[in-house]
Amino acid sequence: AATTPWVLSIQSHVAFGHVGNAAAVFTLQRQGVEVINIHTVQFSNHTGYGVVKGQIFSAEHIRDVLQGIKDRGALGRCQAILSGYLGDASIGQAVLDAVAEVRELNPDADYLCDPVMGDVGRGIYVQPAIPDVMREQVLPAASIITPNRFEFELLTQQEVTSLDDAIEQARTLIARLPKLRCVVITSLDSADIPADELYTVAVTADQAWYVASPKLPVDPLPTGLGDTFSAVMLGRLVQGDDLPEALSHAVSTLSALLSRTENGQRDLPLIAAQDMIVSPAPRYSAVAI
Ligand code: PXL
Repeated sequence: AATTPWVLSIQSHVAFGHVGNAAAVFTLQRQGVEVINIHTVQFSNHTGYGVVKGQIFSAEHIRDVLQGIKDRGALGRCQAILSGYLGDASIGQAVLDAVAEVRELNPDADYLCDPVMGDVGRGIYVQPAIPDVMREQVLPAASIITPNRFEFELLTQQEVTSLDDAIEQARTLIARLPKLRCVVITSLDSADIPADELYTVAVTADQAWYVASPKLPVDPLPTGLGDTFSAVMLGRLVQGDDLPEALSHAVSTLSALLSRTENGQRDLPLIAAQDMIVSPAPRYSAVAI
């Protein structure tokens, strides 16, 4: 593309490792995207390590930084907003204010909400109020959401029993929420999916695709897979990929990063394997359902 796309990314920051903005900012920049990044927390490391130093920022702090960006005249350049780990439930409203401010200047701006709440192995790892905030306040503003299977079930308050069931439940959400165009469910592993594969599924009102990738023997999984996935996906979308292209690219990047992760490593090798952000190999293609 001739012009550099701009994205506003609001998520956690860690000093060590690669989750939240410490995954998304580099991932987007490596794709040639300019990122305005606001941090919801500054922690020493991700919470999966058990011991964490640092602080959750207040909603006020986030609004203050946002105001400064607005004063620079930079907010209207953003063609998309990306959010992830919120830290505190009150930050949900600050993110919504940011989305509204950007859309006031650029009504077509997309909002990709990664409803970061937990995963199968660890359960819910955010404050107990966050699932309700995501479901009731944040989701209605989102154009695209990228929950993992565990988070999708928290949002719909229903179990996912099959690929067809996931698609049907995603379409129910899309029908109910006027801004929501696309639901991407990662790490789908229902009984009808081959046991050695994971499916990542993208669903719109009238189309659906899946990308199958191999389950890799990395145990435990590093943290930050979802944060990196949503950043790659949004980076491709703002550069003009269509949905199945962006989906295929993002799954391929994550699989390549994971295949370069040593057993016991708890963060992704985002810098060492940065070429996989731009040119992932092998490529797993999107199949229309
Ligand atoms: O990857 C999700 C995530 C984001 N940010 C922080 C985290 C986690 C998961 O543990 O701790 C700070």
